[in-house]
Amino acid sequence: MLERYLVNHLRNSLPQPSLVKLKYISQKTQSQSLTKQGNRLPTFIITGLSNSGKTALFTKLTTGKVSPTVTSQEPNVTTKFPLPSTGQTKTNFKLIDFPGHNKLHNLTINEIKTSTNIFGLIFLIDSSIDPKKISESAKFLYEILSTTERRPGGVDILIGCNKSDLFSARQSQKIKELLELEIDSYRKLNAHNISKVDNDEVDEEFSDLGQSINSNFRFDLLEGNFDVVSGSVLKDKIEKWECWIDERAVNY
Ligand SMILES: Nc1nc2c(ncn2[C@@H]2O[C@H](COP(=O)(O)OP(=O)(O)OP(=O)(O)O)[C@@H](O)[C@H]2O)c(=O)[nH]1
Ligand SMILES: [Mg+2]
Repeated sequence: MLERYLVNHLRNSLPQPSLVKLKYISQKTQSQSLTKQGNRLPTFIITGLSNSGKTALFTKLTTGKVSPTVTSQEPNVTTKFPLPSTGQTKTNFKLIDFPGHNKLHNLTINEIKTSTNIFGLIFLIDSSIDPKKISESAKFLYEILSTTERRPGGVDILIGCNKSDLFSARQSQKIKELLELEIDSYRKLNAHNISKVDNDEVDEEFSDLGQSINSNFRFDLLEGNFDVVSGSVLKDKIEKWECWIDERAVNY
């Protein structure tokens, strides 16, 4: 009610071009309310950069079909999520597909902070993208890990290297190595910035993501389980991702 009142009030008092912004504020408010009360349901999160195929995967998992998508401006959420192995809908599970636009990354981070029962996070990457752009994915992943690794036991993460059907797609192992290198450079930059604020040398003992800053970052040493697996939503090659979901859901 209050939101509608504010939107109407602002609409009347602002010049027309501001309406675009208003739509954004309204969507933002809706998305924030997704996490406001905290989410206790067993939850699977799908996130990653724009165009990595998240909504395509969400649609495939929820309807069994691959349908045309448009770029998302707000999360897609369902609590009627058929588990891949049984095909049975368990209404006590939640599946969320987050928009990948840079300005909306905070929605993923807020969800991680406020959900108490995350069963797994699928971080999709378009494996055909330019290696330079892997840096952008690594930056977002670093932000996510900085939140998940604060939780006891971390959060289980699957890097889904999507679009493996494309001839320019890179092997999952190569993508893993590139991500490790990039995350390591973000960790070092972070340590350097902190030492600059403190007017100090980078501390020998300084650790970030639970790993010493003086050794190279490794996914294998994270608190949560970590997997990197190739697949293709378009070609219906997602069975390994489905198994990953099932493994985590089966005993619930
Ligand atoms: N070749 C190929 N294209 C795919 C695959 N999966 C998705 N796509 C295409 O990639 C494009 C982007 O897919 P979306 O699911 O909308 O991407 P998204 O990650 O949700 O993007 P945002 O909503 O902007 O964050 C669409 O044109 C899909 O058809 C795949 O496995 N192979
Ligand atoms: Mg989308």
